[in-house]
Amino acid sequence: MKKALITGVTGQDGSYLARLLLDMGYDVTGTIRANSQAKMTRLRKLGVADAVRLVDVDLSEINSINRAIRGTAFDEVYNLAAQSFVGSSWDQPIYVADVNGLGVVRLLDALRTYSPQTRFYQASTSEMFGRARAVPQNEETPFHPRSPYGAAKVYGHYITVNYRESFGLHASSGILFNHESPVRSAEMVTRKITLGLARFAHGDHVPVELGNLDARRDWGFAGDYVEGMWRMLQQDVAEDYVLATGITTPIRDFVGFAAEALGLDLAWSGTAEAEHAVDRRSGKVAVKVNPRFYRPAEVDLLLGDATKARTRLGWQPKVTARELAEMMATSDYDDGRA
Ligand code: NAP
Ligand code: G4F
Repeated sequence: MKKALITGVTGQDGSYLARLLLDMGYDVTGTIRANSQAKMTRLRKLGVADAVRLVDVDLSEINSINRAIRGTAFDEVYNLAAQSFVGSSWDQPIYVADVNGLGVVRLLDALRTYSPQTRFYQASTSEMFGRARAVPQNEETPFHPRSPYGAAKVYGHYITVNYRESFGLHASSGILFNHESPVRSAEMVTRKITLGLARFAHGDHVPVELGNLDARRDWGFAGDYVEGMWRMLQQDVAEDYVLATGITTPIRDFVGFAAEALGLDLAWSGTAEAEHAVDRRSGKVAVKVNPRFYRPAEVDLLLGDATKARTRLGWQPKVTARELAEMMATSDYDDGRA
């Protein structure tokens, strides 16, 4: 039975990956921050809360990392823990650098010291492309991060490559484009939209307030992406891979997909900060722009090229952005009825 450690197991990806590995017969340990017991919701929703062994680890605290790594000979370690909300990274840039950047080297150095045979996955991100120098983006595209989050992740990415090249660790970095699910954090735009519109569809006519509707993202389903992470660690030679769908969608269109799934009929009007959408059936404003959600520096367009993952890992995303919006909106609507 293979043993895996997932940092950030209480998060969206951690929960889906835990379920995937348990289904494959792995013994799964997950890290949780002390006092985070309330955050077991996602593991419970995916039906695996009781099957995962939990250890207290904070990536900003070296001793907790060393204790977790020293105690067990893990076959695979997936580093999914991070402060993952880009929007708040301008408010706490030092902490984000510590957790998302230095946290990675703390973990890698513990592996180098105590368990060099363990295979390692680092959760890198398309946010590293930032003001993208090429469209679409692949493993060769230069990075130009646009947020403290992205800058910290670039360090995490390169230190993973460096420990592979310096110490021969089997360390892979997955450059993952946005992936969502019904257990996506409510701060992220997709879930904010589906939660807000589901409430609206239930008759709570409070408009969903959004920032930049013109930004475009390459959105896939988290369940597909965690399978890609696993495939990376099954390769004989560790390398880095992009996971993406190859289709980019404006935020405005994702709103439309979710609204349609909920039987809302939106009419858009106005421009820039005055842009809004009225639901024709109720006559109420369902969506409006609030500049409070604009970012100091925006990533306007992400579009991934996952040719390498497709050809080398046999990985394929199965869910489109429209299907994703339907899945999330329906789940939120059904939860709201309960
Ligand atoms: P998520 O839902 O926000 O989960 C993040 C996890 O990290 C949570 O379990 C959180 O624990 C934990 N965490 C936060 N700060 C920590 C710290 N100081 N020490 C230990 N654990 C800490 O994020 P996700 O969407 O699953 O993403 C997983 C990883 O992939 C992240 O590294 C993210 O940056 C990266 N990524 C995500 C996407 C995406 O579209 N989802 C794309 C590319 C890369 P608490 O519950 O205690 O807060
Ligand atoms: O949903 P978002 O917050 O995701 P973002 O910034 O792309 O980051 C996510 O994906 C990254 C991969 O590229 C991950 F690394 C990261 O951890 C996270 O999972 O925002 C998407 C877009 C942005 O352009 C933002 O400005 O939506 C725009 N947006 C417009 N209105 C909004 C809102 N974003 C949020 N969160 N809230 C809004 O009201």
